[in-house]
Amino acid sequence: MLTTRLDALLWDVDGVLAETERDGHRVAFNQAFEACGLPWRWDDARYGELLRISGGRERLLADMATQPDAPALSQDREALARALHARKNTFHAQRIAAGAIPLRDGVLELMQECLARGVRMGIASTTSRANVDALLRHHLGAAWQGLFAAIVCGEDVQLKKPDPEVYVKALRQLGDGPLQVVAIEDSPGGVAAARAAAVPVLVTRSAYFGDAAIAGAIAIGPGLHDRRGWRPALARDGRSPVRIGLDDIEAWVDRWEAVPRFA
Ligand code: XBP
Repeated sequence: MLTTRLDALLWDVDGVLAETERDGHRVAFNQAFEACGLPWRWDDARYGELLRISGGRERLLADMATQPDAPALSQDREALARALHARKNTFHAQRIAAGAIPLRDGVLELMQECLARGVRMGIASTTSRANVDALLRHHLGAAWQGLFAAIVCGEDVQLKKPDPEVYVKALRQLGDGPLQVVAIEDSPGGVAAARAAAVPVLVTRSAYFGDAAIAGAIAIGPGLHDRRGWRPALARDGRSPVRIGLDDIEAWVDRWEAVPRFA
């Protein structure tokens, strides 16, 4: 019998709601380089490496440190990174508005289940607010913010993931009192951030973190649309025969809390 009842679900955005890194940000960064007359291009492998750095502007600065033709002075690099980042976000939003970035399968269904069951939802992302807005406005409508009890984005934090600040702030927005909250993440940094804020975390593997070593999740699997390939394996009697539902997540929390841990 299930003992856990979820009060809230906190969604990471990039990689969890949609494959925004592969289909959005990387492509848009390259469009920004081209638009600014720069010869730099990030292929999949390079972007995968750069994703270890949270934050698009921070990622640009890290890459510039390896580019012989980047500006020599740090203030010039900062200015160029700011300009490129703004253009990247514009291109990214255009791609979303053109329908180039679908939600991942199973996301909408789990959101609908949360709404139907009164499980509150939050956004815990260190991507820019404009990117979150562009994605959710396109898929959920202009009133999307009304569906979420907590929304914390990159501009709201001093330190990006893996720092826990984004989760600490999201929990604060959810309100006082002991709440049973679960986060959904796709990256080692995201999992570290949630765990450091004492939020149990479920991992849906994404394109760039498909093989990444990720420890400390209550469960890890291919995506919300698929009941196969999860660790721990799913019970056969889950209410939904095809996708991951709230009862599955609650069962994983039950199981996680029943296992003694020393780390
Ligand atoms: C994702 C990020 C972001 C995005 C790009 O963070 O690290 O930098 O890659 O967005 P999270 P910005 O996992 O917290 O969603 O260019 O706005 O930084």
